[in-house]
Amino acid sequence: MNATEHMIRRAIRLAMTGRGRVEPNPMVGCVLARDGRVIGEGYHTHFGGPHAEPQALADCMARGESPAGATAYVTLEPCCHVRKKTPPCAPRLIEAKIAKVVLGCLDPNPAVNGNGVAMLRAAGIDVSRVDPALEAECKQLIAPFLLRTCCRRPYVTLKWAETADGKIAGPGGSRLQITGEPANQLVHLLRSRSDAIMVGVNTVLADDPQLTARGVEHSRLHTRIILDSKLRAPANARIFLASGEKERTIIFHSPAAAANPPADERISRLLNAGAQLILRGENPNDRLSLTDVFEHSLLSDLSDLMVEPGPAVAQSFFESGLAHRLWIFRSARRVNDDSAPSAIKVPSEYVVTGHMKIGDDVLTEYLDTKSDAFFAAVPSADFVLAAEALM
Ligand code: AOF
Ligand code: ZN
Repeated sequence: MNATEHMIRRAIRLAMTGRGRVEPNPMVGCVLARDGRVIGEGYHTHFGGPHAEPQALADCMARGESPAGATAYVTLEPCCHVRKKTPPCAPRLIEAKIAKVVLGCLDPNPAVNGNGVAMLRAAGIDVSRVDPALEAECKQLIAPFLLRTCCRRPYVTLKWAETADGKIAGPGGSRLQITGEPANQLVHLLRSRSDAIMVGVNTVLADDPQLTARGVEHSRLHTRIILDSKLRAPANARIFLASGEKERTIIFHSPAAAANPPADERISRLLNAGAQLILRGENPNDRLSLTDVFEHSLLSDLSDLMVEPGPAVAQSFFESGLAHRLWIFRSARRVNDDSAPSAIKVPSEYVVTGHMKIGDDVLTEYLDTKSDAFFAAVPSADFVLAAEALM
């Protein structure tokens, strides 16, 4: 690994520390070095908080070092725009007399996008870009931010658990606890870093889940979404228990359900339970069209969406190409019963980016190589952080 790669990788790892708190901003890391020696480092810690570059400059000063003449390795182009939450970073690097900036990738934000580089160069700073493979890793780090900027869609993670014989429930579809406690805790952590969680109504009917993030320090999960074309979700389901001022449960349903008279009764019960109902179209298979659902402004406002699908919902996501990442937990136990429902096969466009043993289960992460949020087959921040926590 050459020196640039080493420093940028260090900056990538630092950036990951902000995961779950910086969104919808990107994770960003910065390392200041002179003659191959690190003299300061920092990362964007939380939304509205200081950016990576001022954090690294402050760290440099705290170490009694001078940034003058040093090289700044940043995973993202330093910002140069104003009228936002924090002062711009490019002028800070110029004032600090940084000599060289090595850049992971450009900021897709139209207010920056090349303007940060131009500002640095105009001040006489030597700006260079990393090679394309490393640039792809820097882009993968901020895939949700890139996707939001280009396409106004959330980064979608599908998570499910299956047994060693590929079953997702017990005989006849009976409820079955597949994963152990360490895997369950990790799922709650992943939920806590999502803006919203989505399930199909069959999961509500079969498992009656609460779909909240429990046992975590910090959570930004306040929205639960049910795909329920025929409005079959019972108003006394546990998913509605968390409804409140900040917490919301949204049901996407189809026109047929709303037009049918008995549905009126169900609608008023669901509204009383605190649900918000959103009418969408239906596709020819009698299912909600995911493309329609994702066009709703509610979805385009999200940055991370976690889906805990049964096989039918997973299939719809695969067909519409809307799932960017898969987290599949596989347990060692077997059901050995043909009446138990099976998990769906992972389509061939998904590439494995890591395996991790967690308790008695194995987590495999996959990324969709065909999606517009795929740049490099590297483990996500969530995967890296979880693997480190287990060491
Ligand atoms: C950087 N370094 O560490 C980050 C950057 O509202 P603000 O002030 O936090 O600005 C957010 C925008 O700044 C964000 O949309 C993105 O363009 C850029 N993020 N830039 O130089 C950082 N987090
Ligand atoms: Zn900045």
